[in-house]
Amino acid sequence: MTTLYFRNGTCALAPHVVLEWIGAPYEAVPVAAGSALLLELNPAGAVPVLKEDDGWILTQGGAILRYLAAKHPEAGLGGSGGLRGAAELDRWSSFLTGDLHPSFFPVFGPMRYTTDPSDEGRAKVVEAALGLVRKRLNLLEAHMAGREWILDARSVVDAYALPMLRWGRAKLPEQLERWPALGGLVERLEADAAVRRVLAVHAGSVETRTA
Ligand SMILES: N[C@@H](CCC(=O)N[C@@H](CS)C(=O)NCC(=O)O)C(=O)O
Repeated sequence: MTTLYFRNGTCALAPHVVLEWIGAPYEAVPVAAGSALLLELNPAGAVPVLKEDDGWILTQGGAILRYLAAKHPEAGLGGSGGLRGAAELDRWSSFLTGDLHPSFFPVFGPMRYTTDPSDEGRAKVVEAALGLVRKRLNLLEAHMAGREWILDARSVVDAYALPMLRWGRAKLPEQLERWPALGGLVERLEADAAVRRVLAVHAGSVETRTA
């Protein structure tokens, strides 16, 4: 069976939602940050990690999402296909994995981005990072004008945007008020029964720190 290793509050929410949308059997296993298990699965120490029952391991959220979409074409989560359809999926997956997601890294771990150990120094890093988050949300907001989903129909990239929009809502003082299309997207996703099931599993997950 496919196994997804996840941590509450992380981008692993996205493949977990996609597995629920697909509806094929899978297992979701909470894994603690820094644990021996996580480092064995992924030497980068990051989630998400996907493992197939023959032992094959796939890391990198964007790759996992596109693998799942291609493995389950019947779920219709891989965009409209064809040369340009595939490129659009690639474009927005790349934007999320390479632009929007990294803009949050200093928000969650400012100490990694400054040698200044003071609270003030770290607060400045967070402030600068939130400025970049806003710029990248502006780009996605502009794209979403008049659209229900990021591509022409619901797809893996909507699931991918979900954790990042939730981070933005939680970390920005103005929440998502300045980005009504993105606020609408996150509301649509959070109203989905599969998303609610996954959020409940994440909220109740217990991780055992093994190292
Ligand atoms: N490029 C990786 C980044 C994954 C990543 O940064 N995951 C975060 C959670 S959202 C994590 O586990 N970070 C742990 C760490 O950096 O120590 C991906 O897209 O999968």
